[in-house]
This record gives sequence, C-alpha cells and structure tokens, in this order.
Amino acid sequence: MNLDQTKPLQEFKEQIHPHYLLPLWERKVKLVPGSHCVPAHWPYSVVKPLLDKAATLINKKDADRRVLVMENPSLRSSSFIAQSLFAGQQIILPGEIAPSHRHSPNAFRFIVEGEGAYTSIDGIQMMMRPGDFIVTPNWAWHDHGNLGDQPVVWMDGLDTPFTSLFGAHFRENYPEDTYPVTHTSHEPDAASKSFLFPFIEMAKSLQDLVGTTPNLAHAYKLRYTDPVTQNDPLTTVSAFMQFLPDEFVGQSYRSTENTVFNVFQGSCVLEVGGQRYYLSKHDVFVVPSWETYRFESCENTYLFSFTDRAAQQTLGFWREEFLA
Ligand code: 1HN
Repeated sequence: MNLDQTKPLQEFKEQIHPHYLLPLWERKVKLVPGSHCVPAHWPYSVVKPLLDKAATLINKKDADRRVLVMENPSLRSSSFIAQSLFAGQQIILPGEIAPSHRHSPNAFRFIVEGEGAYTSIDGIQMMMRPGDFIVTPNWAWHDHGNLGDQPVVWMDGLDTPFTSLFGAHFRENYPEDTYPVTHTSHEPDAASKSFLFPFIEMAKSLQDLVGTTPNLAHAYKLRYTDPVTQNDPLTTVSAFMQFLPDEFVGQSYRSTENTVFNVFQGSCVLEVGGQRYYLSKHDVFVVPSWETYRFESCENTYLFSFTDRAAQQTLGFWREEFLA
C-alpha cells in the first residue's frame, strides 16, 4: 500500500476512535487455536506443607473454605488455573465444618488424601474416600465436614470463569452451618449415584481394559458419565480417570481443551512445550488449550483430569489431534 493510501486510512482510524469503532482490517488478535496461558506444575511436596500451615493460621469458620487457589502464572489475580477453569486445594481438619452455601458455578471435589470427611448436597450426606470424584451441581446447597481423626485434602474444581464470562455469578449462605440431612450414604447408593463416583469402581473399569490395545496417547482412559443421562456429570466440565501401565510411552497429543491433571497414584513424566516435568503422587499440572503433550509412566499410574470439553462440545468448538 503506498503512502497516499495510508494517510487517509490513518486519519480515518483517528476519526472513528472516539466513537469506539476500529477497523477490522487492522485487527491484531489472530484467530488461531491456543491461549496465552502457560503450562504449570504444583508439586504436592510444595502445596501440602502450605495447606498444613494455612490450617494453623486460619480457622475454618473464618476461612469459610480453607482453599489454596492454583492460579495460572500467566493469569495473575484472575484466580483461574486456565482461562476456563478454577482449581483449588482444600484442607479440613477433624471436627471442622465448612458451612452450607450455594452458588451458580458448578463444582466438584477430587479427594486426594484422608478418610472421614463427608460432603452434603441438598441434604444427601456422602462419605468421601481418596480417589472419589464428587459433583456439586450449580445452585445445590453444600457443606462439608470431617468426622474422622485425620486431615482430609481434596482438589476443588469449578467453572467460575464461565459465570464470570457471562456475568451470571450468584451466591448465598444457608442460614445454618449445615443444611438438614435427609439421607446418609455411607456406601455409594441410589441417592448418591449422580454425585459420587467412587475410585474403586473407576479403577475396576480401567483394570478390565488392561490387556486390550491401549490408546497411543492416553493408554487407558475413561470419562465420567452420569449413570442416568450418560452425559458429562457437569454441564461445562468433563472429568476422566486414566491408567498408564508401568513403562507406557505415549505419543504426542493436543486438543482445544484446557486440562488439569492430578496424579492419584504412581508417577510419570509429562512432556509439554519441549520441557519434561516429573509428576509425583498428588501433583497437579495444567496443560492449556492446543499445547502438545505426551506421557511416559514411571510405574503403574492413575491419573485424574478435568477439562472444559463438555462446554466446548456443546458449543461445537472441540477438536483434537494425535501426533506421531
Ligand atoms: C466453594 O464453594 C468451595 O464449597 C470451594 O468447598 C472452592 C471456590 C470458589 C467459589 C466457591 C466449596 C470454591 C467455592
């Protein structure tokens, strides 16, 4: 373009600027997959002592929820682990109660360690065990408590970035600490089946697959589904448990999902963005949208993950690619 043309265009741009208009033909934001989020690692060896310290510094009543938020290094002061996902680590000590409230974001818990805690959802009280995945649908009353004699730690996942995006974030406290319990599930039962997905059942389903041909990237991987509707248990979030057999060497993979991994058992190497990360038991790692990654297991490994696939598939955005 010669200078004679650029000058009127430059003047035009300045003319439209006060009217909050800009020329699409000069758009700087490229329409390409991926985000400016970075891969990030939260080793449990770092997080656990800090959770223990938080438990000495703030009591549960004042904290409401004693959660350490895992914030993406590229998203300082967002409180999001990826542009579409929230993840935190919560610790609850013996005898403590996290008071009842409800909110428009969907939530889930993935139990990391400790026995004896429960969560109640609209009056259905469910005991939580390590490796269990528990869904708290939006606007359901929920409180947690620890009836046991050891601290209990879990990962909280929420779709708060969606409610923020839409400007649809509502929240209210229940007038009492606990919502009246109408049913107690000591073991998984009919009342808990759409909320509580026990580790033992997922592990059995995965072990039934061992011996069949593993997926080249994921080895053995199952998606949690609501037993009644067969849908993802949350409207925005998909969750998975995968089993990487000892010495599994995975091929590279990428998808438009933002993915948060949590190592439940075992350990593995995750290669992403040309870097190798050694993931130990209970470590958390986020792989942002369209980043290429691959796994190598160091032993038999159970890997939990959650992503925004449910939302992306509903919206028609989701894509994946297996790379050799
Ligand atoms: C929440 O309600 C819990 O209920 C945990 O345990 C973390 C983070 C943001 C908003 C609400 C819980 C949360 C949360």
